[in-house]
Amino acid sequence: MFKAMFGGPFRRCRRVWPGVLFIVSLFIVTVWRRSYNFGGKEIHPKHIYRGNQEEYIDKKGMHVIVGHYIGNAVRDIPNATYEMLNTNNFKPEPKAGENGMPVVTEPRDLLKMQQLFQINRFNLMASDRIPLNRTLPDVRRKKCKYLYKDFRNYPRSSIIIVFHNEAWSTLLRTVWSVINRSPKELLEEIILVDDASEREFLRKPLEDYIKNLPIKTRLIRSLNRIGLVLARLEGAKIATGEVITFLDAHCECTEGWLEALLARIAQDRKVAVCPVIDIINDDTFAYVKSFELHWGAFNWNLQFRWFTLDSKQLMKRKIITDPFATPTMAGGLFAIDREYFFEIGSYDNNTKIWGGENLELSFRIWQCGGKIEIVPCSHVGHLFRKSSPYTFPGGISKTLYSNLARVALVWMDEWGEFYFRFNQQARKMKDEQDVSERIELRKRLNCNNFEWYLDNIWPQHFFPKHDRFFGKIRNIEMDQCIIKPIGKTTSNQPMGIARLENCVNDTNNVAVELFVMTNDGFIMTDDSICMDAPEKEVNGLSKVRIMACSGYSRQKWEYIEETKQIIHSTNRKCLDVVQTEQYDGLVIRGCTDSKAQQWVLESVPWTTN
Ligand code: LR7
Ligand code: MN
Repeated sequence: MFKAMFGGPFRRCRRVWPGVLFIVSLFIVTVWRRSYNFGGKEIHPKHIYRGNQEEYIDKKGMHVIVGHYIGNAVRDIPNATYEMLNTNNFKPEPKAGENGMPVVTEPRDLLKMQQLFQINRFNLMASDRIPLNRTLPDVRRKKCKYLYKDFRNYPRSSIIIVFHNEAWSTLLRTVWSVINRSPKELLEEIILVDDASEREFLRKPLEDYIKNLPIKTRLIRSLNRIGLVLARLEGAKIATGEVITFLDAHCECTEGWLEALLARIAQDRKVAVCPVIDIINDDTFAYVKSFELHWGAFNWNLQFRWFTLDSKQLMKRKIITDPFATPTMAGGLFAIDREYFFEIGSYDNNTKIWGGENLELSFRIWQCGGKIEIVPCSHVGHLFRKSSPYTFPGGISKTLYSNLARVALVWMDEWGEFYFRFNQQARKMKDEQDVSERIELRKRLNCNNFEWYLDNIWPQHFFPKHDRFFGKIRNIEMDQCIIKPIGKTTSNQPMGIARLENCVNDTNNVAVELFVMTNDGFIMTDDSICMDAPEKEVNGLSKVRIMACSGYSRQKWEYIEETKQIIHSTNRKCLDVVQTEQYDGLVIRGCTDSKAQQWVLESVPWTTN
């Protein structure tokens, strides 16, 4: 009805009557908010347009690798009218985005593009120009093409896609990429789970559209916003495939993606498998192959992080196309045996809206006898956004931190205490959680503890442990502590240079000056950052840097209790301080008895026992 009223002619008026449009749309929005009814049930009018959310900013966004990051979610989509949100502008141009190529926006469209960008936090205008069945490059290694040919004995899979207010073009491009690039024999069905979307075009038009798809596609809806975990559970409950495969609603699968995943489950039903996640650019929709040898873990704040296989891990891999283990999964894209999924406790159904479920499932699978692996021959593109487009009923940080608090309480033992000690927001949410059912599950499944997980599944981790130093490293001469450089850099303090700053007494604050020293001599801190010294001097100085841990001996140190020196293991030089106009930072130098070369390792408690 609204669509008919606001067709072409009205749109043309806009340039002349922007004010009129604004007033009219305000009126409509108000009326619609009060009276919109669907199937006799009112749809949560409180959360349309408004949403009572706080802003959540990642304090430690030092290096945002491809990973999820919620930027500031806006309260409103600026200037978005009912019409803007509910019109489906999908208008494909046959060649746009072909073979994963970027789509270029004309300068004259820039303003409109920016407006539309706010709705989904990606370039909707570009997406709407790309056909639903666009081609993609085959990014796999050559060898992959010859593996997985004999897929007849593989289990069949249901594909479950949950969505909230997804754009038509991205949602259906996900669906078509599944249809076009999976063997029909392996596709049981596609299940779309609508988590209370408000868009007009996701109602009847979507229902009509999926009736004509060549693969059986079901659509179920929740009238209340239940969040992605409960939505996935609804999908899993009705799925009939032996395997269930989850995808976000803005993915594009490439040739061979499904066979490679299912092959591994056919060998071992207790492995949850993830594809390599490639990048669909949020601006141009270019399909960008990502580095294949990434695996997932998390930092002290329980944020998911990608890391690369180190030399040791690489040595272990004889066959480059073989799946490899990952301590955690990103969360959105994985396949798992359906019965096994329920056997190990599906999901924590008290997880709200977004976040935390990826770690929860990862810890549970590993600790309770399963495995998580990444399959290098399976590539799926995911549209990465810089911020989240939708409302978080209940508030962003409350939602996220209560989800994470649950994970810490159930699975992480002393490391849960560590998390709460250094993360006040999570600590605030802790006491409200009733996790008794999940603890019960952990007992029933006879799961390993978190120490076992760290030791065996993620031996390179940078968390404290009872057998390693954890705390501040204080210089005796300066009475200052080594810090992990974040934020501001100047020319004499470039990013990455290890430096001193006044030690903070309040450890509740951010843990920028807390380090772990492992028994192998690595001095590391959050996010897998290590103290590193060069093999050779440059301009008379050997500058010590704080950079990604590599496992190489140039990052090894020894602490001498008696002399209080920290000695670089290959150079045998001492950690020292330079604070001059030209350079403000740490170096290694020939050892002397100078106080500047003396350090105190000050332990900081991180657990109660
Ligand atoms: O309330 C909601 N209801 C939903 O149905 C909120 C979200 N959703 C849907 C949404 O429409 C989308 O299809 O859930 C899916 C995931 O939401 P996104 O796309 O906003 O999440 P993301 O890609 O930013 O976040 C990653 O982390 C999430 C933590 O809860 C989920 O595990 C996502 O699935 C996950 N995405 C991936 O793993 C893709 C690779 C990203 C990386 C690293
Ligand atoms: Mn996503």
